[in-house]
Amino acid sequence: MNIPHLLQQLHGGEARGVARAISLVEDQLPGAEQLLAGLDRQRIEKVLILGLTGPPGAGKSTLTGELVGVLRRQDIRVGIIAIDPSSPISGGALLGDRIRMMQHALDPDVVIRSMATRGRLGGLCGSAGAAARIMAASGCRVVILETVGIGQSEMDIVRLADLTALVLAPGFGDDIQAMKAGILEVADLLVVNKADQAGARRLQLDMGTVFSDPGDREDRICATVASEGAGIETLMERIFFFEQLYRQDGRLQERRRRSFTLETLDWATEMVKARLQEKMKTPRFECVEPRQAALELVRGLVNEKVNYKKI
Ligand SMILES: Nc1nc2c(ncn2[C@@H]2O[C@H](COP(=O)(O)OP(=O)(O)O)[C@@H](O)[C@H]2O)c(=O)[nH]1
Ligand SMILES: [Mg+2]
Repeated sequence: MNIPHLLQQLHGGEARGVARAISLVEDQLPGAEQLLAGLDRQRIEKVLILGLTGPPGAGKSTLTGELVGVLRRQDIRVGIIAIDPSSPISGGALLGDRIRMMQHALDPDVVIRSMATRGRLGGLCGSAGAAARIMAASGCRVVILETVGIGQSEMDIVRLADLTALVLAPGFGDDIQAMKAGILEVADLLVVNKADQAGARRLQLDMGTVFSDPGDREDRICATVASEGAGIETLMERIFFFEQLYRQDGRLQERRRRSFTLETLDWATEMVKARLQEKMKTPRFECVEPRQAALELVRGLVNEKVNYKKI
């Protein structure tokens, strides 16, 4: 693989270059380190990584399509990373999203990538973070990271974002009550989507109780009808408003440091796991209990001088 050429392609904004670069890193192929080290740091500094999360069916994909529309009308290049919980074989959730993104499919300034959570080789966190930076280096000013649900792995993914919007809709009552307490830990903005449906107003009032500050209640809750494109421009304005605020008060830099730690740990875990699996192919243990064997294995690994570039 000719890495300088690949870097040139992706920095020039070529979709094929971006796709190949992400695959190289995701599959942990030789040259991945060189590629990542060669990315345009200034563009990475400028990008906004926007997390979109919420229960399935709330309207995240529809909203993503609409946000992309708003950004493209401002001539802003945008990347989308859709974290797909379905198996790579069934591909169920992907199909619907692909169809919804059709309106942007031919736009060279919309870069789309799906990542499966199941059946993958490397860690998700590290790969998603790297993909976001590759997109940024290709000229994307905004990268949208769409995840489903609020389980632990989604939380980790959301922590890669500079700013996160939680998408809710009427009719998800129990889900919402269950996660209400944790909302502020993850969400900078609350989107009450499907504002055309009964119960939206009540949901919005209910969400208001999450914030003690009336100003926050005003600024951090947005009502949208994604399927009709209503409220999207206001939402995008709020997103940029908070981006500016977080850049100025240092929160954005703090979050980048946090995601650096998360991603590093993810890569390191993957590397060690791969090495352990390699060693387990010819296990020779002097003990009878797996826990003891594990200790022996880990001790052996620590004493080893491995060329980790190879794994
Ligand atoms: N009535 C109404 N339906 C919507 C709205 N936004 C999305 N939908 C519909 O809700 C369904 C789920 O949307 P989708 O974007 O796939 O949700 P996701 O699973 O969160 O990505 C689709 O049938 C959309 O057309 C909205 O604002 N109002
Ligand atoms: Mg979706």
